[in-house]
Amino acid sequence: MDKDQVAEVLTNIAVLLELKGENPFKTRAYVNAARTIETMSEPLAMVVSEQRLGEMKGIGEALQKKITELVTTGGLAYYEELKAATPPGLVAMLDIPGLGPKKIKALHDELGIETVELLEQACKDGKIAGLKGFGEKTQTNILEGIHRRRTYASRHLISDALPTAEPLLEALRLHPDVIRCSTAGSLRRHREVIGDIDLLASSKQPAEVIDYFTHQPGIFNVIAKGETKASVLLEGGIQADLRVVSDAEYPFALLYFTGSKEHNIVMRQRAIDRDLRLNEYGLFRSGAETRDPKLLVNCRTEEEIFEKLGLHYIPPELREDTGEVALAEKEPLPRLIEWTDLKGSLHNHSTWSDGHQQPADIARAMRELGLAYWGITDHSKSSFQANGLDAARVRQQLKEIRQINEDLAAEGSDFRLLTGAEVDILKDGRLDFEDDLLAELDVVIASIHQSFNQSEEETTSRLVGAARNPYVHILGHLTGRLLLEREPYKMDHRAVIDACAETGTWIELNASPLRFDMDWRWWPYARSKGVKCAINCDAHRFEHAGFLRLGAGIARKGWLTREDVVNTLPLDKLRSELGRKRAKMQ
Ligand code: DGT
Ligand code: CA
Ligand code: CA
Ligand code: ZN
Repeated sequence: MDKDQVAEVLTNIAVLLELKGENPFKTRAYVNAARTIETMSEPLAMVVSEQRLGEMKGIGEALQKKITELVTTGGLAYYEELKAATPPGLVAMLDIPGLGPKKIKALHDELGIETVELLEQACKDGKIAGLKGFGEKTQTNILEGIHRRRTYASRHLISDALPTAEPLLEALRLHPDVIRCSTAGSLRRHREVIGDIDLLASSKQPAEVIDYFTHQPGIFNVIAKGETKASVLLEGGIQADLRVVSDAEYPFALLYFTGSKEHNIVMRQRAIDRDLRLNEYGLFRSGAETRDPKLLVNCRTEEEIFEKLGLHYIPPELREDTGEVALAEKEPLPRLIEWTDLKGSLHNHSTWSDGHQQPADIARAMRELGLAYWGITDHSKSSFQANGLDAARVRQQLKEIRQINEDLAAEGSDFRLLTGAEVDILKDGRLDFEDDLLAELDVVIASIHQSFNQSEEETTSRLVGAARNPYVHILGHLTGRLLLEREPYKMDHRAVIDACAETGTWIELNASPLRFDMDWRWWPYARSKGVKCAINCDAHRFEHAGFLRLGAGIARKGWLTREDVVNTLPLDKLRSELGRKRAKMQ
């Protein structure tokens, strides 16, 4: 063990002792020793072998023994015992900002809290605020810290991972030794939540590419670095893996590292059934595992690999083992929606409720983006925390939007704002506005923003009831989930989708990267029932228009085509579709 590693063990021992409630002098001895070792000018191994540790400041006999054991054996029995005797949850709590060993020990002693989950619950139940030395503010901070830690530590929103990966990919693309490169893994499959970023490149000089990669800006530290692969931790807390392969291997590696693992297993089996072997190195004419280039079936691209396996091409978004391989054997897969097919978003907010821009400015900005229309659907009065509108204010807003549209027409523009509301589905299933008001609006979204804790039956019947209202066009963010933050409320997807099919109600794919709600896994069922999708930004700022692109990616995961999505329609067609349910149900 080198100096830094020894110092780290000593520091950890100090923390464990503090968690145990040991005498502070003992704890401090370890902290001091760690500092002495870290700042030592001579090589530690030499000092140990010459038995000169005792000459160093603050290192007594007991510590000398322990440091010697660490340096000579690479381990320390005392440290292992101490770790084994400490509940791992207590150690995990150290990662929560604002929680030190003393506070954690107090939580353990007073409330028996041994895990982060129990701590979270205790905060939610308000049990922490009353403890001596804690208080309301600390309780709030702990709860926030737990959420943040979860996001940072393990999984990341695609909206965080994508902009992090793009400059890295761009850097690779610019390197003269890189022949081809791509993202792979869950990011290429456009999953809503990403574990780590996978990158793949082909080159004749892999070591140089690896070295260049590990020196990119934005890298916090290099976790591992070899001749052909590297793992780095990026400043935002996301890990990125790069693999560099030969250009001949590239398509096979790309297929393999794009996954999903489950999809790979099906593909591999398909190869075996044809007396072939598929792995990350190639597709081989062989009955056994191999990477012998003489047996290689030449493929320049992923498309060719699918072809050689008797399959139509499968886009990365569909590689989730939900029947894509079986279908690709029979017929070309549906032509999935492209984000450029989208002509506007139907669910958005303005300064009238909790948005950040005014309708006139929104109209200008969205028109400039080349969109054809934009719905302004502010909150209804029960969403008071979001400054929801009452009927009178809605009617005022209608006037303002009509004026904006008249001005647009006068300028010769075809762009239009659509009037609307995101009306709350109340606790008892009623809507927050009367039908006569809803009937005046171009677009009506009905969403749940309160009473998340009802039973599955109650919530389902609220949603089904909203679908049965003739003036409701769209059910908004169906499950209320916030990715990596809030679980969805309990509801019966099948029953709600069936009700939408029956009434001609559309379902939103909320394109906010925190939501992506309804989940992509349910769209094939909705599609099979003929239920249409609206990909909505739920924009509260101009920049949220960019969510259209992310939302389209998720729609692709849901097997949706342009025909399945209503906001691919030009304005006149959209208007007539908006009139359809009302006409049918009256
Ligand atoms: P993530 O990072 O958790 O969001 O998900 P992925 O899918 O990016 O998974 P990752 O980064 O562990 O590995 C990238 C791809 O490599 C994965 O999608 C499929 C492939 N792969 C990794 N391990 C295995 C394995 O044990 N078997 C097979 N068949 N494929 C694997
Ligand atoms: Ca990954
Ligand atoms: Ca990975
Ligand atoms: Zn909402």
